[in-house]
Amino acid sequence: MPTLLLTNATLACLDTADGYGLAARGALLIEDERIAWVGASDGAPSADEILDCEGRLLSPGLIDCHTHLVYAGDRTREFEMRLEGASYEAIARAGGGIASTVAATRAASTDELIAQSLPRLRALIGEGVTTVEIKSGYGLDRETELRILEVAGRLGERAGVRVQRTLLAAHAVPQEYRGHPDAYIDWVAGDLLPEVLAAGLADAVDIFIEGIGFNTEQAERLFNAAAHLGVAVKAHAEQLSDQGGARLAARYQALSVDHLEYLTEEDVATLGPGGPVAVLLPGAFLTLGETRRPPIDALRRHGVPMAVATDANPGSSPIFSLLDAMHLACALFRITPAEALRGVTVNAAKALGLEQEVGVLCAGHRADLVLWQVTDPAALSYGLGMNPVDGIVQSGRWRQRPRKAA
Ligand code: DI6
Ligand code: FE
Repeated sequence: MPTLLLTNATLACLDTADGYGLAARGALLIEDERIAWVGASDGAPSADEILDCEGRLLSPGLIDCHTHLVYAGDRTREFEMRLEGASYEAIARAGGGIASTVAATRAASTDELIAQSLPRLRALIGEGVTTVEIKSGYGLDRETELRILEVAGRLGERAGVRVQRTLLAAHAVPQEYRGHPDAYIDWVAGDLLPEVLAAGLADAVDIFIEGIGFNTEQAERLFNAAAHLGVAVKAHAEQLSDQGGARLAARYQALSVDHLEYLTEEDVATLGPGGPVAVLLPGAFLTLGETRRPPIDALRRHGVPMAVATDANPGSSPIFSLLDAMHLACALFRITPAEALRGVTVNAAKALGLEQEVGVLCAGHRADLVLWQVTDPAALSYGLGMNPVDGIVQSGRWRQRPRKAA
């Protein structure tokens, strides 16, 4: 592979303890899928191809560390019902919500599932996303959960993007197990999870800890099985109520705890700087009309790394733009644009256990990069519906060449 040198860029390296890790007139050399060197443009090594970035911003490829984008059907009617007064929980309890997407997903063929999901992935990719996490959780039976994870892998190959897969069979109790959530969790922990891991179909396991989901005792059984099998855990925690899910997940060294609107100050202390990443999902907050915000100040005070993700799903977060999620996290949760960019790069990488591979601009990491039309990194969070992507490099190759490329 020919070497590629990008010169005269405003580098947002994200390799510092906070802020952007900015460097003006920076340069970066790509060799064989990886970043080989980062430094000043003056004195940069030579390369087969050289691109003058003319001062524009160069950042790591963005990482969406929490999506549920493989599913069939949509939930437009439910959106309408909520606006007519029904609550998300009431719809779920009446057999709508997640259960309706499960029915549509089970009924869809693999080709239909790919055809419906690929545009969602492409929407993310068009904004400079180079790594995407995709959860299962709309199958809730053996065949469909495996199929969703297989489809997620195939989508990544089709679109040429890095996909991390998470088993979220513990998303809801399927109708076959209605009234028997413990038996369902035992099946997920004892049968499905080992099979999924043996087939190499998942990198982590997740659970929805909530009044309408699973309790902490059930989560603990799943986490024990995961520990035994050596797979990392994640948790949807404290989204609609305080169940102590984040605290429990921290005890099991979870990669991330996600949502957190109802996280207490006391429980923030159990996370700490070296524990799980706090993943903020402002799309769900917006769609569900929530008013209680995650405890951002406490998370800052305790040095908990924060990520931002779309939570792309048909019910609570029909949002397929990570740049919009950054804006919403700033506007609704009052995080700074620097925190938002860290949240979709360095901290999102941590939330996936990929911090040695992606998320910062430094020698040795994968060459997943975005060249933007702007120079100020805050511009990435500034608007809704704005996409300032210019060029995209995935694993050392141009996915999208900059418009003014030499
Ligand atoms: N929390 C959420 O916000 C989504 N899943 C979850 O565990 C909702 C998924 C859906 O409504 O389809
Ligand atoms: Fe989610």
